[in-house]
Amino acid sequence: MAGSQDQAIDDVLDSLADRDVIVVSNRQPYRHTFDEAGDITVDRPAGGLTAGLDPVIQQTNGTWIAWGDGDADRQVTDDTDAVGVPPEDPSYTLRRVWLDESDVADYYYGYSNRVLWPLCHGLEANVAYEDRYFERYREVNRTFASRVVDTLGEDPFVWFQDYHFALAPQFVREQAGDDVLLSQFWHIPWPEREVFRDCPQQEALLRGLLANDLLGFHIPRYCGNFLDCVALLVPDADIDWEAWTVRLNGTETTVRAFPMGVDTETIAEHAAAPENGFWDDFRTEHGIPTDVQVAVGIDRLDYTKGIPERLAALERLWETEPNWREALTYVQKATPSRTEIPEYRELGRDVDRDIARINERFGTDDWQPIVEIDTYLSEEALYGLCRYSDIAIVSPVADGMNLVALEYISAQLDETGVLVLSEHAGAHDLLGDVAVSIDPSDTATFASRLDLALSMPADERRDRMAALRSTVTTTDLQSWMADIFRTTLTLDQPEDVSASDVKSP
Ligand code: GDG
Repeated sequence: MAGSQDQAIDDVLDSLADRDVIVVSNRQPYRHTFDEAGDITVDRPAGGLTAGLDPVIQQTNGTWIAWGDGDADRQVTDDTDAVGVPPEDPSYTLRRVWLDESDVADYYYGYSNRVLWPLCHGLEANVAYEDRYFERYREVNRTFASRVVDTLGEDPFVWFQDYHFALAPQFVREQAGDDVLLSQFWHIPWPEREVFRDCPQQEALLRGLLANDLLGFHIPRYCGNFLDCVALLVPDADIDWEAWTVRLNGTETTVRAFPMGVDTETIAEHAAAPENGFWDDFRTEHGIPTDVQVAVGIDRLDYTKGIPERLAALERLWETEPNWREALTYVQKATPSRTEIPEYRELGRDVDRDIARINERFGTDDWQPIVEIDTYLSEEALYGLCRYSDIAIVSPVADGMNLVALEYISAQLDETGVLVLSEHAGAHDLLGDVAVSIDPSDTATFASRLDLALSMPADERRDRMAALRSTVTTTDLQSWMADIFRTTLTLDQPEDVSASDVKSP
């Protein structure tokens, strides 16, 4: 952690010392499973929010409530479904919520990932709505809320993560009253009201979220969209458009943008770790000649990430600028995701087909245009790949933030790479002035920007990357958390204090 960020989180932890901190997320920070020998092993958080939050919660002695999805999870919990973690030296409590098969099918794959996910990304054609999805989503939110309520201690501070829990804050508020401080971070975009108004449960979702004291999004545009939806769909809500607050049923919700960061220091350590020869070995393993530039894309295999659009732009580049044939290899790290959902399986087939076609069309005996890696990479291998790739292509059609863009920059220790970034990623708000900006649906311009990125002189690459690195270092994961905690705690002060202390939108 950089010094000032270190201090920021330490100061916030001091303020949290007397509070009962409860984090609620769908995914758990530790998962117990049986290995082949029948022994219990533990999966630990790797990367992203869970890994970053874990050491912070360890210092609060709090509780983390999450779905126990490991096959050995029940073996290690007590009769309150709790287990101390980290296992070797427990410092906080993980309380597991058990979901049965139809909960997983209808709450998780159904309402969360076949309704809210596509809706919030503005991809209504992918919404597959069934009544039972929402019924189960509501019931699971009730279950999580009850688990929160029976965990509450003195001066509770509850932090909900993401779109899996739009209703839970209201259920907690109804049962626990005004003394509990509720905060939520919504990790995906909030859509424009013309999109959101088509959701059959629009009002229930908004009312659920408006039970929070603080509701955070990555960027101001999502906050504005949310407030527009409230104005249109919750007639009894009182909105202060200057302060970005909403008063409803006695609760005042402050809506704010907190652009999420990544743990830049840890990523830099991983990027520095690979042995000499790592990159030569990588090239040899994948048949990439040493004089060929490497472009990389790292994504969960999700239809929001713009992978087919990226492949189309690369194909256009090799077609119209033949000098890039045998001079550029694109490495697609695609992590399979949500394969129970038909649209995801279809995307996987489309991507495989496109890659095979492009390789067939342009490949030669000595050069394969696209290399696909679908195995999970260690953080060392992933950030080593980021460090040495000449350009990274991040091209979502919609994306709350996109951590890969920030991770690529954090791993660029030599400042020789170029980031090509979609204007539809939340990260574009922070980085779009310095990165090479693209619209993934404009294939011709996208291809010409790839040409520009690949041809960029070394000193311009360095200048741009240094500026990007300065941004991601000052807005890292620790400062993001500190900012959210500090803002939430300020809202718990008497009104005259909170009004002056909470940053304006
Ligand atoms: C949601 C929002 C928002 C991927 N493959 C490997 C691997 N990864 C890691 C990446 C990155 C993470 O997965 C993906 O994060 P993203 O931010 O790109 O995307 P979502 O999963 O859609 O996340 C998004 C985020 O929440 C946080 O608010 O930014 O907009 O959609 O960290 O590195 N990690 C390793 N091996 C892999 O093979 N180690």
